[in-house]
Amino acid sequence: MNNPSSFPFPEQASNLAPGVDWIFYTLTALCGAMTLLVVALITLFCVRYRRGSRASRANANPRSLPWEVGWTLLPLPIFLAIFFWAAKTYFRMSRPPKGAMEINVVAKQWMWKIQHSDGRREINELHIPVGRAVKLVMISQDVIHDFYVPAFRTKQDVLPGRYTTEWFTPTKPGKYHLFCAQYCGLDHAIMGGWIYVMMPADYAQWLAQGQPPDSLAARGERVFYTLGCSGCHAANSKIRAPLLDGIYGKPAPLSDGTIVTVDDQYLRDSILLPNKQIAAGYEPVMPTFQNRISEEDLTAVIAYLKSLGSVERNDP
Ligand code: HEC
Ligand SMILES: [Cu+2]
Repeated sequence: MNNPSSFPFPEQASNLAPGVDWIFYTLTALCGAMTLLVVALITLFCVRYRRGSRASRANANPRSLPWEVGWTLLPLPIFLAIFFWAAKTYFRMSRPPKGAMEINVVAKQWMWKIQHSDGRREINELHIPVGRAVKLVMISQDVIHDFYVPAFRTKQDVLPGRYTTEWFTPTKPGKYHLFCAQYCGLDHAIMGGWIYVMMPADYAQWLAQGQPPDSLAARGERVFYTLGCSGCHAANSKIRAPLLDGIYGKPAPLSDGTIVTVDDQYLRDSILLPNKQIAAGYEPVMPTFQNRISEEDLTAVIAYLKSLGSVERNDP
């Protein structure tokens, strides 16, 4: 984008970009070589055996078994090698490393709303430092969108009702285009923005400017009280409801006998679809908060519940 010398390809600006490009170049080269071979043979045979040419047509061999076995077996290892190579790259892209900087993304028609864990919010812009792994936890407020940054060579669908993640380590400071890559209605084409990859010093300066707002978890705590969650979930509540301290990342026994691990999705479903999974030993009296809580507030509440979890986990 801001480096025209990379034309016609976007810049390689993430740790994932070179690996993806190598697969692309290799596939293009293989396809190109095959196409050339086929076209060359067609041309050769057309000329040599054209009507009226004196080329010998005797001894045409009707049996072509070795050829057929050859062109079936030879590509097999090549295709399998491409498969394993691409699968390895794909697995790497789909598994965020531990300790990545977590940033929440809410997509809606037609904008990207970003929430940093320190409480900072952005719209259609994302500021990140160079060289640090970033993990996006994404959800859509309406239809399916897709978070696509060509310079990072990665994209991921953003779905309503289900969290998806995308990660990358930006390797080059600069300003990179963000697109929505899933047709999502009238203004899909302008649903985009910019990723600002900054040198650590510039990033620190960006962080320092402006009033530092409440952290995401602190905002979530406020929502937890204003929506009345605390009325049931506090230790001294009259209603028997599970304490939520330290449940994140732990197994949660359910009333149907199964045990699930408490993750973002479980917390989300517990709040929006409380009857989907009932905590073992409790009455299903929790009301749904569907349509009563915005996606941003939900993200904040989940961050709050997770922060309770990390306190617990530090205990010996
Ligand atoms: C009327 C009381 C009540 C209110 C209000 C309430 N809850 Fe609950 N909640 C419960 C009960 C009872 C359960 C256990 C049964 C179940 O899983 O539905 C529960 C379960 C949960 C669970 C699953 C816990 C586990 O151990 O599996 C979470 C998470 C949760 N609530 C979060 C919230 C949040 C966040 C709010 C506010 C937006 C809220 N609750 C409001 C009563 C309530
Ligand atoms: Cu979109």
